[in-house]
Amino acid sequence: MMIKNSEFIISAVNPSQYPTDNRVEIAFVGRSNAGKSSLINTITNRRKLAKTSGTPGKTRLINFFLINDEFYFVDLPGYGFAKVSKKEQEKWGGMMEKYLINRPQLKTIVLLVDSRHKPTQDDVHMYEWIKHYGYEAVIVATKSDKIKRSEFKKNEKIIKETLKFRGDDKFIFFSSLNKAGKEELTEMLISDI
Ligand SMILES: Nc1nc2c(ncn2[C@@H]2O[C@H](COP(=O)(O)OP(=O)(O)O)[C@@H](O)[C@H]2O)c(=O)[nH]1
Ligand SMILES: [Mg+2]
Repeated sequence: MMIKNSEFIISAVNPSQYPTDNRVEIAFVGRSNAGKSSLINTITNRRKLAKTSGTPGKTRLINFFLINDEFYFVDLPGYGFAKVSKKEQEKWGGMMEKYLINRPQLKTIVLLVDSRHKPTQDDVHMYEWIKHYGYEAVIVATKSDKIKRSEFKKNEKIIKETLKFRGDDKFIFFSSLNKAGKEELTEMLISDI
């Protein structure tokens, strides 16, 4: 299966702005700078659908993209940017909670972590949250072009152990730079919509 077309629909602050057509949603979340915008652009074959930015922490809204006129990709605001104030963090939490708490059409949450590093406490909490709300997760270890072949196994083990990865979720390495994992991830996400 392929992503044939993708269209930006809305940047939502409040639930009243979320799409109301009940199409299936696949959401993406991760630390600022984890490579979320790049990943969304890569798998949709678009250069600037999701903005990639040198200033992490800028995307603070929930962005909905309609894919193949059939389902939504939901770009959730990133977390873990050091310069963000306590008040901003609370705003982020409130926005996430409102979305996650009651979204039956949300089928999968894709959690991006940097393949080079041990997941942060924020990553661990995010994964716990995803499971707490009962969603399926796909863990994507990004920027895999930055690690050596010999490191893949070891890094996968560290990521899974740190997150307390559950065997019924999925894990994949991905690179927006060399497109590694692109077909497999696309298949994972949209094969049984
Ligand atoms: N080497 C490498 N760099 C990447 C990759 N994906 C993203 N980046 C870089 O990482 C930075 C953050 O990417 P971005 O997609 O904006 O991350 P976001 O904040 O999670 O949306 C940018 O400088 C990207 O060019 C990748 O697969 N490989
Ligand atoms: Mg981004």
